[in-house]
Amino acid sequence: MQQSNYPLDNYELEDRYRRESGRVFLTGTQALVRIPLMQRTLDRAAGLNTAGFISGYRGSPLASYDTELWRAASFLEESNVRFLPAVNEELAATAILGSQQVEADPEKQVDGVFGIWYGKGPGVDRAGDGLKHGNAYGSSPHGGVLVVAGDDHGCVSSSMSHQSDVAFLSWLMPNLNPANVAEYLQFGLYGIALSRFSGMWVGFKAISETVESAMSIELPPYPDFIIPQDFEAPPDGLHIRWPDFPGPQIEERMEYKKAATLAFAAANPIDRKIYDTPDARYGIVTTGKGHLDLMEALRLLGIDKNEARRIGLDIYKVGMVWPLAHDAALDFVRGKREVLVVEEKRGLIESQFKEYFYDYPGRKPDRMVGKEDEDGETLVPWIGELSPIQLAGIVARRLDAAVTGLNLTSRANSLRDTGARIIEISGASRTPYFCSGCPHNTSTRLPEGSKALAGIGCHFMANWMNRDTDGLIQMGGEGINWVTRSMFNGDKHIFQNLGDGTFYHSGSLAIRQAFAAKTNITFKILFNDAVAMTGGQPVDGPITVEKIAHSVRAEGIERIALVSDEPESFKLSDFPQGTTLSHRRDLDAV
Ligand SMILES: Cc1ncc(C[n+]2csc(CCOP(=O)(O)OP(=O)(O)O)c2C)c(N)n1
Ligand code: SF4
Repeated sequence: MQQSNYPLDNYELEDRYRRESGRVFLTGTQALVRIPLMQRTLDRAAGLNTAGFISGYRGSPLASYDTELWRAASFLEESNVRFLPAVNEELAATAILGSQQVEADPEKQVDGVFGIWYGKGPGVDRAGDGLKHGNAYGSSPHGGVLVVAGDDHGCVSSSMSHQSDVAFLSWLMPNLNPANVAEYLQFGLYGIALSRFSGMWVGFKAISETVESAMSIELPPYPDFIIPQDFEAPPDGLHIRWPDFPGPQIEERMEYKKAATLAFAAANPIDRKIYDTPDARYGIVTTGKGHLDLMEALRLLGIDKNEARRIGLDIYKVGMVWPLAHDAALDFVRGKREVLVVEEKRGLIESQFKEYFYDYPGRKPDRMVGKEDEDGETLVPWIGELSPIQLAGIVARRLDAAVTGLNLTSRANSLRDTGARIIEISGASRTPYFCSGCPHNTSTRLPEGSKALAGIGCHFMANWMNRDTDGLIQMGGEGINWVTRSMFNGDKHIFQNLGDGTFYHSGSLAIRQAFAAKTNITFKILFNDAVAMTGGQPVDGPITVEKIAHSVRAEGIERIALVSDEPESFKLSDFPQGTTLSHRRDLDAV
């Protein structure tokens, strides 16, 4: 056997958080844990006594961030990073806002607190008001906020596909889009530095394909960000303050904060040319995962750096999607015969370019295509996800039309012909079902002739089990569509399934609404003592069957029936008066 010239690295799993240099192996989720540890190291080196604060709510692709934070608890403690798994995403956003108020607190015990909010795409929407207020009020100079959005572009484990960029833009929140796990570390520290400088909260996209992937990374040296010298802040600064009552000063400050963001990006470029081809006549602009898809498409077409330079092709990878750093971006496109913009989902970069072309008319390429081609036909679709094979076809056609003698289209077609196929063997596919012993299996059964609405959680699978159960609604909306439907269907009765995790997150409000509207509905609160669908985490506060019963009674609910496999483990005296207790086998009778 041949002896390796390289000694084996004496690597322990905890080195992923312990090492300051050298190589580490990280998942995207672990990189999100490493960011606050690295930020604290940076601050310590700068003589700052900061702390970190993380809050949010689980949901794929960020389903296991909380679990990983709990695992890394000793590292977080050493770095003075506190973690509050919140009751829901909206309340988490306001908790993060509090972290930015610490710096101005006369009783503060630290110089500032950097905050990380996290949530699945629907959680971004749900937290919209909190995040918008937070961004408008701003960050503190030695704090800073990253808003980590778990975006499921392909709708692989969500009720709907999601692209948080559009929400970020509506709140004027800058938006970073890392393409791989290594970039998480770089972009994470960048985002906090940008937030401190500009007073903005900074969006950070964590899409399924990157946050759920893993990578061996050579740790880069800690960054040294440049403070822009050409930006002048207003006399009262850009950061959070009080009083800050409603008025135009908040919008005026947003203008300055946007200018500060662009100044920071100009001084610390996060967008870059990939090949730096001199006098390139063809340009492709990419970001995030779309960039990786494009690079793979080029590989499939046999285009490497040398070939790209030979045919006059260059690529511009955008790190900050909004606001687009205009000088560098316009320098890239100027003089090109054509520029193709490749963005997965909706095209925010392309529309910013097109706005800039009106403001800077001398810096246009001859043509820019992206979501549509020059004839208004769909080119890079916004529906679904992009794939390298699909992009290979698009790039081949565009390059063949722009550069003579390439004949890439036939190569792209042959790729399509030999592309991976899904093998379908009859009987080999299986519809998901409850685990054996799952309490939902019996709890979601219905008396003959009854109907139920499904809710969010594992018990949603009742939809596929011929149980007269259907529907899907956003987390916390359970039963409220029936409030209205029943107004127009003769006040028919329905059962509504509601998991205990969802009850604690927001579902208790749905019960309040249904009661207030006097709706003919029975909520089945399915207590399995876990937020099962996201990994079996505990619910984020004290919750017991007794507490749920008392809380719904306090809302005014008269009829409370407790059904359990182990009725002997409950005492009716611990429940509101009139509660009945039955064995689960008698569910129908109840
Ligand atoms: C606003 C929002 N946040 C997070 C999620 C992710 N999510 C889907 S199901 C679920 C957990 C449901 O737990 P529970 O209600 O206890 O039902 P179980 O899975 O235990 O049956 C979560 C957090 C979501 N869909 N929407
Ligand atoms: S994970 Fe838990 S709640 Fe989900 S199906 Fe399995 S046993 Fe049931």
